[in-house]
Amino acid sequence: MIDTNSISSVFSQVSKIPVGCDLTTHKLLEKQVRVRYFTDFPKGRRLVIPDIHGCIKTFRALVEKLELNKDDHLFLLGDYIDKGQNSAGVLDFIFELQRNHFQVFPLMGNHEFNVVDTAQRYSSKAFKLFIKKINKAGNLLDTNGKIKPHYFEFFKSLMYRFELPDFHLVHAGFDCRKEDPFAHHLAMLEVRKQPQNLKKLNGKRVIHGHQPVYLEEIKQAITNNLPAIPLDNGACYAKRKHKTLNTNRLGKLVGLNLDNLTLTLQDNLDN
Ligand SMILES: [Mn+2]
Repeated sequence: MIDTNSISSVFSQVSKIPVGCDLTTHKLLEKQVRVRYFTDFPKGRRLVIPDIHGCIKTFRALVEKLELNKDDHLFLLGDYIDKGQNSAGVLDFIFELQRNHFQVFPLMGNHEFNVVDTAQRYSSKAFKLFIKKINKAGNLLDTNGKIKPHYFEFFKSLMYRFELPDFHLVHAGFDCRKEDPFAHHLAMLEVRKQPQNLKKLNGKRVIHGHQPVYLEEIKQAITNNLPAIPLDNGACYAKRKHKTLNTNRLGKLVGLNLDNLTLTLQDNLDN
C-alpha cells in the first residue's frame, strides 16, 4: 500500500507528472535496494530511534537520557527532516556524533527520499515548490535555494534497510504481499500495513517507524511478540494537530533497546 499523497499534493500544482509510477522504472538513487547487514556487536547496546522530524532538542535529550556511549550502535529509522523546527539541526547532530566516533547508522525515510527524488527527477520550479512544503527547511538550502551539497550527499547515501541477526530495521515496513518483500524499496518507505507473520522475512521481527501510533500500541507489540514493532509515537505532533490521531497521546520520541526490548521516552522539547 503506497501512500503518495505527500508527493502528489506538490506536483499536482505544477504539472501532470505521474507520481504513482511503476517502482521498477524508478530511476532515482539506484534500482538496487540498498541494505546493510550487521552481524557482529562485540560490545555495547543496540539502540533504535525512529522519526525525529526536525525536533533537535528532543533528539539531543533522548540521546543524553540513553547515555549513549561509543560502544553502542545507534540505529535511526529515517525522517530526520520536515514538520519540526530544525531539520538541519538534526542532520548536523548526526554528523557531529559520527565525527566524534559514536556508531550512528541512519536509514532513509520517505521525507529524505522525496527530497532526492524531486531534485533529480523534476524541474527546479517543482523542486522549489516541494521544498516550500517542508517546514523550516530554510537551513537545508544555500542562497540559490538548492539543498546544501553535504545534506544532499547524505540523503543519497542512506540505506533502505538494515538486517541484524534477529531484527529487520526499516523506515516504514515491508510489503509482504510481494513475492520478495526485500526487492521493493518504496514500500519500505511508505507501507502502512504490517506483516502478520515472518515467513517472507527470514523469521526476523520488523522494527519500524513512519506511522505515528500511541504508546500502548508500541508496548503491546513488544509484549505480545508481534511480527512488527512500531516505534513512532509522533514526537513532532506534541501540541500540534494530526489529521486522525489524538495528539495528547502522541509527542514522545522513543528509544528502543533491542537487547532487552525496553523503551526510553523523551517528551517533546521543541514545540
Ligand atoms: Mn515517514
